[in-house]
Amino acid sequence: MAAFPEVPKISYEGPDSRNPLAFRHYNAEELVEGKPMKDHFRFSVAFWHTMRGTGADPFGPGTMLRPWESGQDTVENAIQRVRVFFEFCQKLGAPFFCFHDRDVAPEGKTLAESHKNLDAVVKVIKEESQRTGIKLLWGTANLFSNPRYMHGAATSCNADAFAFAAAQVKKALEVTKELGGSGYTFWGGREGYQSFWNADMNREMDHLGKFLHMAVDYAKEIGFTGQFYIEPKPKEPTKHQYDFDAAACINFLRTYGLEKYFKLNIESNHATLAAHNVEHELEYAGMQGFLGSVDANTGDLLLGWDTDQFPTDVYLTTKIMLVFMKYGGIAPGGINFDAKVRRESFEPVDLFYAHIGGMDCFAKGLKIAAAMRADGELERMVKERYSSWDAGIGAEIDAGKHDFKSLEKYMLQKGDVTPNKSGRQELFENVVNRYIF
Ligand code: XUL
Ligand code: CO
Repeated sequence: MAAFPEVPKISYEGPDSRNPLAFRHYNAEELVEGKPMKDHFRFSVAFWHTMRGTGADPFGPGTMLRPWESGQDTVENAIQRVRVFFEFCQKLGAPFFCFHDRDVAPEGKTLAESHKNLDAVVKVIKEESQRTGIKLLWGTANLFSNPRYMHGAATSCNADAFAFAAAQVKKALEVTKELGGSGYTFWGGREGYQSFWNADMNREMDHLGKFLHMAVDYAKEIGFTGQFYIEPKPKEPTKHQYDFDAAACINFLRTYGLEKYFKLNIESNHATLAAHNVEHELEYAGMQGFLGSVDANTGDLLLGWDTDQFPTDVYLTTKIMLVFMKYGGIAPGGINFDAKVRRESFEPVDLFYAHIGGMDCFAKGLKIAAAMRADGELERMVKERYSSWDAGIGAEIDAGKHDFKSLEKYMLQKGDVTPNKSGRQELFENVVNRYIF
């Protein structure tokens, strides 16, 4: 049975198209700066939102109409779902996908049964992946939904939870390798604490460091060579989450000697929850050598939680693409749509509208970013802003020719700082808008 009989293969029709089931900007093979668009983005569909999102919220149950769901949490239904998923990705033209172990296969009554269920479904994922050429961007394990992880997984006060999580990640690494995954992500869902009174933060973080080393060791043992990622998020569901933002994650990785093995998977809506924005987080990761992958979505200015909406803001996608291009691209990472349709958008076709919109918005952002780079005006303006560092005292400081004593002497002679550069923020914004509209 075809799950989306009314949806054709989505194709590129150009900016004037009025067809809602076509791309206006995303043209997979079109070259931008000599590279096909598809390689700039490496778009991925998230199994958890696309196939398992029910539309439930804290005030009411699911709303989604999904004719392929039998209503039973069986391996048989899980396999059916996998087939639907690949039909979706193929029609959309997405080259990658991501999943958690528990999204794709039902959790059994025992660990052994869960492993068995996962193996049965992974066999079909592998078949479908080979049939369609759609590849695994990264795999991950769900270490936050089951009640056993109420205090966290690696950072739990209950050592059994650590052990169970280790067993789960071991298996998830094996299946990620089996599927040829390019990476493996850790999002520390409940790795944090709620109350200062009952938490031993230092001990918890030591355990997290130990856990990630075990993952690195096991990957080496089985020959998994994909990239490891940590996904920062400051809060939700935990109040104080250890992987708060890019800076906290990088500090953690260096403290525990993990910096060689990990990069960051930056998520836009997580960045805003940390009171940053995604371009800040990406640039921070990029300049420190930790730019890994992106979970693309957006929040809502008027709602303070992780709403995981599809990105439709071209300023946002332009900034993301500028950072990617600055650091030589996002591979082996990609752009994973960690985004869900709204509760009211309950029809299967809405999944297509959502992804098409996100992909087109990134494609437009890429074209704008490429035009900015070709023109070079913004870059020249930034360079000019720092020009006091290119000659005279600035160049001497950069060349290591000064210390506090010599600088005091310089200032005693000069008297005071000469204000020489306006920030020109408004002009910068106007120049940016020249490329946008
Ligand atoms: C949760 C989130 C996760 C991770 C994978 O906010 O972003 O879906 O991306 O566990
Ligand atoms: Co995410």
